[in-house]
Amino acid sequence: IEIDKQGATTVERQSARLAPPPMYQVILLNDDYTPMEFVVNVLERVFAKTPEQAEQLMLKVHYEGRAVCGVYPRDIAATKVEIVRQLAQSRQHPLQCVMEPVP
Ligand code: NFA
Repeated sequence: IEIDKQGATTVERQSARLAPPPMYQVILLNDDYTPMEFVVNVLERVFAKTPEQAEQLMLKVHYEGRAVCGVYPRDIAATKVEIVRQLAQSRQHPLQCVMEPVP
């Protein structure tokens, strides 16, 4: 609803569909110290991977340096990054997690 300077009101229907939200990739980075089992656990708990998916994705990060763990709207991606950082910090692991806009 808009009200102009003369006090007239205009009511416009919202378009039927909203544009999809911008999406962000959440990416895990390899390091030499974080235990493989810890990374698998994070992938299961934070990214809802099965044990098999988590193992494969952990190995992809290990051998390729990084891998996309999931794609989410901004706030959800940011929350997952924060949770991974807190889990890693709480165990003193250097595991790095970042988010990047989907190209
Ligand atoms: N490279 C780590 C190791 O050999 C395992 C790891 C995998 C760490 C994925 C971070 C991310 N213990």
